Amino acid sequence: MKDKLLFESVERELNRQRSNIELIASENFVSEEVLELAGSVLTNKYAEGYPAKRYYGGCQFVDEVEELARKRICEIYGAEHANVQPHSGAQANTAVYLALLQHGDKVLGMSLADGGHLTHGHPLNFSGINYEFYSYGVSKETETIDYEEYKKKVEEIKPKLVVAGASAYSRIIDFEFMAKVAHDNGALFMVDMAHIAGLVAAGVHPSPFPYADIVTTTTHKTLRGPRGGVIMCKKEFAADIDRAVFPGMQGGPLMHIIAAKAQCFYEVQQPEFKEYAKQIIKNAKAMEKVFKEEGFRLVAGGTDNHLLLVDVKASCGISGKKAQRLLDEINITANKNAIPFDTEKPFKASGIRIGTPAMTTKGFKEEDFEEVARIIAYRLKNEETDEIKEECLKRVAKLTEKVTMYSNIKYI
Ligand code: DSN
Repeated sequence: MKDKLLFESVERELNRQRSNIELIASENFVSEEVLELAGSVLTNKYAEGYPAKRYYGGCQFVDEVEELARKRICEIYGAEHANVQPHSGAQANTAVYLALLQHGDKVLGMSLADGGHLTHGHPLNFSGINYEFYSYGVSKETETIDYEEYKKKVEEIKPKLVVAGASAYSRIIDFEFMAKVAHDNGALFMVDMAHIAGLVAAGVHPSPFPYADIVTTTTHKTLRGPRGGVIMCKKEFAADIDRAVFPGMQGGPLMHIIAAKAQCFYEVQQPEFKEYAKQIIKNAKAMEKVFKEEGFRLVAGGTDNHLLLVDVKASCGISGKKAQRLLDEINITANKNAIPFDTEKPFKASGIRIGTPAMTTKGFKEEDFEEVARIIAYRLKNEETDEIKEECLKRVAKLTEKVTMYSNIKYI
């Protein structure tokens, strides 16, 4: 028997996903096959352990599923070993630290304020609490990673581990240089490529794989799979990584999600995925062009990947928080985001982060994203009036009315 109250909430969220322009850079829309597997009977199965080494009976079929997921992701990236069990990116990173570090070891990661991630050493996160984290960041002039400062820090601090990767960084990361500096100074080099994993898989962003000892990712961003994490590593770290995930940090893996991950990796291996990833970048460049025409200041001067950081404080004299609300009201979803050297608190922030992966999945091309950028500029640069709001809502509806994704799904 359905809980009507609950199913109605889910139906409302489905309608929001259908009708809104989704610009959160870390979100995407999975295929109906991924959805089906994420809601499959595999949710019923306990499978602590790994294929052929489980602590429960009846695992022969979930073993097949996990083997497919591991094999496919290794093929995609040319990885030597993969663990597909982490429930999230944060848990993937936790497991890596558990495998490689002792409590109090020195680690160098990108500062959250400059575009890094909480698990790369924020003082309130387990990473910053359990390990002695230091941070590198971007230069004030270019707002791109200050590689010279990074090198100096690695040489001075001599960390045991260097963490590369970011959540709000719009330029290509020089993994080769960062790995060389880390290795020359006796550090292990880990890349958290969660945001760009799909771009790397399609060959439209340089791969960390020839250089990194360990690579973590989520599966739900540019990879367009279910919410979850993965760790890939060189063979020499495989046993330690597997032990850190189970029994170190997790119990039973989510086998329904691992099946959905395997389907996602199958989709990534199809030729269309490369076109999708190329289109993500073309679409981000189309937005960059319009924002520049509209006189907006873009952090780091623009984008090479799937996201843009717009300095709305400098461009329109409003906070990221207000910009997020103004966009929410016209059915455009983005998130406020701190920009480098931000003078506002993170909850207010001076920027908004805008990503193209989700609407590219829905079929938007350059001309659609140009119109989205024009609507955003029109809403944020003008007074907050009902007339402008109504006009923007009409323009958004015109863009989304042609989208057919999820039109066969219903919850009530
Ligand atoms: N919270 C994610 C993001 O929005 O980028 C990173 O894990």
